[in-house]
Amino acid sequence: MAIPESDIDPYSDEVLENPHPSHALLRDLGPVVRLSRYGVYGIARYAEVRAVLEDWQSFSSARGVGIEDFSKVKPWRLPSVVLETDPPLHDRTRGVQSRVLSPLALSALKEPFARAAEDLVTRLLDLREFDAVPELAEAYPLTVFPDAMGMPRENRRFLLPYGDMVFNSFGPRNANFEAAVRDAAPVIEWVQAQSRRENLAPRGFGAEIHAAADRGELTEEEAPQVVRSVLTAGVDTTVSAIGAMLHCLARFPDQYDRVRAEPRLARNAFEEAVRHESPVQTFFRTTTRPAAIGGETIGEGEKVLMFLGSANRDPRRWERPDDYDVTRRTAGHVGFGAGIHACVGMALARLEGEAVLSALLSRVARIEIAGEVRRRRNNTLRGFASLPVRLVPA
Ligand code: OVV
Repeated sequence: MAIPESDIDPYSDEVLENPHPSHALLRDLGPVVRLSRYGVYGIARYAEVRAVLEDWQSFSSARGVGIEDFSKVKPWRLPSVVLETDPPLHDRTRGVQSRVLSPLALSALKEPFARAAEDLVTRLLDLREFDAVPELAEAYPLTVFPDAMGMPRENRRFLLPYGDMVFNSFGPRNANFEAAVRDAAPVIEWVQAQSRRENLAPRGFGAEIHAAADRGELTEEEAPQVVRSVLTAGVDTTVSAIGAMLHCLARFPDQYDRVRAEPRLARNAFEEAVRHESPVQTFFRTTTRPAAIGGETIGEGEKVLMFLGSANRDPRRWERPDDYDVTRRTAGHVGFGAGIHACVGMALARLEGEAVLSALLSRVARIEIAGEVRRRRNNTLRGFASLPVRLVPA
């Protein structure tokens, strides 16, 4: 049986706007599909996405997790010493992040995060009607995350265009990428400077990562790169996830009522939004040797595009996959990835999502869409440019 081919362009405006019909077509073509436009393989079914994520020996990250093969094309920025690596280097750098961002390490943040969310909701209730992208989905992470990192107040918003650049760069060099990297120099310089020890507060994730260098766990050159990795992945992603959760709760008001009746569901309501939306839609791997996928074998040095968003809505794995169901058993979704590269910041993301929703539950009876919802165009992240909402007070 030959591997089927498709000319679907996952990076076209049309597919980025609404990827679901294309995902269904790709899933139904077979467990692995040749994407003729880009000369890469696509994996859109849950079982095979999961299998690829869990086999880092055959499916490497060290040649980049975007469409470009670092062994053929010079990376546009210094590769991440965490994301774009394999063991053993990966395990050492990841180990430092993993300790700093562990659920236990984050328990001290629960109260300040809750207070910040309550303060924000109080202000938003005064506005009543507002754009939830800048005012909530961006405003919340842009406060609590840089505070937890130990960053100064100035220019925190630069984290957004930086994330936009990096997540665009995993796709082809199209108009989305070109627009994001235009005028990039000051933002890249700023992120580099913010990663250095002297620019980080004596307490916070940044200082804790640098302290790992004192213990010999990281070199002096690696420490700022491990900080940069957290700065890159830590804001744009949670902005999209919180936006997705608000969009789901507004579109499925019965589900909002359900969480209000049982606030302990807030955590799962955020998790289900991550499954339903899959803010990080795609990542690539590169084969290190001939590798079997779904009964087919592909050669060495091939780029494999994993459609995480498609896996998270694969009817072979999920019942009523397009429904947002706050009581769903979400375990096993790949919205945070899986395997050795699974999102190292997921406990932090969950803390933020839960804090925002919990603050809304007690004060807001209903979240309504109050205008035209506009999607944002990014080669990897699925999110909103604008999400006008109205809060109905409890
Ligand atoms: C998961 C992720 C996304 C973007 C950048 C990085 C990680 C990084 O390590 O730089």
